[in-house]
Amino acid sequence: MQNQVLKTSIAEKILLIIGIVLICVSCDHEKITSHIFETDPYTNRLNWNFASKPYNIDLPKGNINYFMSQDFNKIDVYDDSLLASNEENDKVGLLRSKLSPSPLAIPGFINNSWSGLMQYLDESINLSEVDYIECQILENADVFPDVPVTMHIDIGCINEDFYRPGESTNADMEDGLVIQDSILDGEEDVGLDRIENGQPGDDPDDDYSNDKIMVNGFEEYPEINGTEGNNRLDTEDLNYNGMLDLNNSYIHYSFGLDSDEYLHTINTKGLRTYRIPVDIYEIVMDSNFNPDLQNLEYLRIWFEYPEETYVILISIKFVDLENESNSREIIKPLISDLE
Ligand SMILES: [Ca+2]
Ligand SMILES: [Ca+2]
Ligand SMILES: [Ca+2]
Ligand SMILES: [Ca+2]
Repeated sequence: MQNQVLKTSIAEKILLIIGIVLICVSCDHEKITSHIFETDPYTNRLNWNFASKPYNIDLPKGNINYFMSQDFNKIDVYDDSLLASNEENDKVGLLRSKLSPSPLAIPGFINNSWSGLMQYLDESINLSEVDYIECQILENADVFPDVPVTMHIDIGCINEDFYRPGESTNADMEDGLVIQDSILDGEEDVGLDRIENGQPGDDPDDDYSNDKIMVNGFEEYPEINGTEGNNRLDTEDLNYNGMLDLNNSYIHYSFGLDSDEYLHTINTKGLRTYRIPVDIYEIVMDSNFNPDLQNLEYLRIWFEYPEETYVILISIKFVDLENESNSREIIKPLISDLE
């Protein structure tokens, strides 16, 4: 009987020790995750907004969920021969987008949807200083179905009306619900719908959360693009001029992500580098104002696709060959050696 008690107490102690070890390991993991997330303000996701509708297209609008993915290492992206053994497991923060088709798209027919991202460039692009646009995409076909995606790049004057387009000629914005002072006041963080969660008319899709889910072994952040509760003062007025700019006057590039046109290199990990000659653009405009090629202020990247897929943007760079200091890297991977 005493032996039995002794055995039980030893077993309990062992279980307790295992428990403590497990808690320590999981705490350590939490610490790693949150530590990596502290770098989030430097990532590129925060510079982007949902795209406004490209001018003169007739495609149904799909959905885009974009986030900085933290679960790729250098070895998943770059050729082994370019990596020292001590950097293979360095984290690479990537701008990864999940593209979902419009509910109006008809499965089984070729009926593409569109969705995308845009931003106002604090420093505009002068096309005379660009020789080509270099774009790197990590093809993830081992994990996700290979879907024919066309990528479009628009640069110039771009309509800012991305949230509930056409409903108002004023910018949708959170500022002004308390005081219009460009500061996030107590109750202003309710989303671009200006209606608090739970109140009648609240946009059910505007809630922010950085909760992570795992899909096929990869992390996703389905609510990270929400504007309600994200602790930021959101607005459609991307250039902060106090107006909802509605003009379209921009240059447009497009290319197939599975096409060889403009494909410069492809490495052993599926990293595809495209070089798009700068002068192949088309001009898109809804008035008589030509785009000012020396002063292109907005950048919109949008995709055309027939079914759910993912795009991993590694980099977009406007390259000036004569003067490298003029080159502009809008998207670039974030390297961290945090283990
Ligand atoms: Ca709007
Ligand atoms: Ca809301
Ligand atoms: Ca907000
Ligand atoms: Ca504006």
